[in-house]
Amino acid sequence: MMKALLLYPRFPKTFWSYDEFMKIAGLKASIPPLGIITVAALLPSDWEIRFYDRNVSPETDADWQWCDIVILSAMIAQKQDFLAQIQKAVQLGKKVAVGGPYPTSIPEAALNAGANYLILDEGEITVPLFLEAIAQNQQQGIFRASEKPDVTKSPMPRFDLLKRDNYFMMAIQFSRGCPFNCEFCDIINLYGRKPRTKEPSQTLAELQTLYLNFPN
Ligand code: B12
Repeated sequence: MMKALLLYPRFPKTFWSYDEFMKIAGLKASIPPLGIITVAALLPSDWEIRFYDRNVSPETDADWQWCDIVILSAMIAQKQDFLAQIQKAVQLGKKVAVGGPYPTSIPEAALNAGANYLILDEGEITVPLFLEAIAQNQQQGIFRASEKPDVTKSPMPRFDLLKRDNYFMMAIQFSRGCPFNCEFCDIINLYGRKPRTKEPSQTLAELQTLYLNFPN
């Protein structure tokens, strides 16, 4: 059993953070982070999980003291806060595991900052490899996937961990991968050229869960 503190780093102020609009509307962020709440669903059910989207509400010192491991997800835009959280974990003597588009694209940055476990590519394949390593008491590791997971087996994201009222909208993911070749986009590097779609039944279940959990 592990106590895991899941953190989603802060975004810098950019067009996409809509800072002024968020203030006027009394909101904190536009869309929830689906990657880390999908990873939360892939962790063993006997792990205790605390999750904070740092764009919405910061964790406390007590959360840092409580945890055995800090788990972070980030895209490149979150670089500054992501690296700062890794360094904080190192200073406090906590294990730190990272994944998501930023570490998958540039693993050296997380490694140099002191991350113990780099759980790269898509979590459906690499989280089980990480859990196996933890079970064998390995103190570090880099876990990669040579194949793309079948998203029809992907678990329902842990929508229950979100503070719904702070987001402008909810989101679901129906497909991964893209057949096109736009030069500004790294989807094909991260998720491949072959679109993979969830089942309509999965999508309906996700929508139904959002509807039942967040009726407003
Ligand atoms: C929704 C979205 C946004 C939302 C943010 C939502 C949020 N809070 O997360 C908004 C619209 C704000 C946004 C903005 C931007 N985004 Co954006 N976004 C996306 C998008 C379309 C979907 C992300 C998502 O929810 N995916 C669904 C989840 C389930 O998948 P996932 O996050 O990939 O998670 C899986 C794996 O990555 C992994 N994983 C993820 N985290 C972790 C953590 C651990 C510990 C582990 C083990 C595994 C793991 O496991 C998960 C399950 O397989 C992606 C593209 C895509 N199709 O994924 C781009 C994407 C993430 N964005 C990208 C970019 C570049 C941006 C912008 C910088 C664009 C810009 N030019 O301004 C801005 C930055 C925002 C800012 N304020 O500065 C890039 C990131 C590139 C990179 N290598 O970091 C992507 C990949 C798109 C692209 N075309 O290249 N974005």
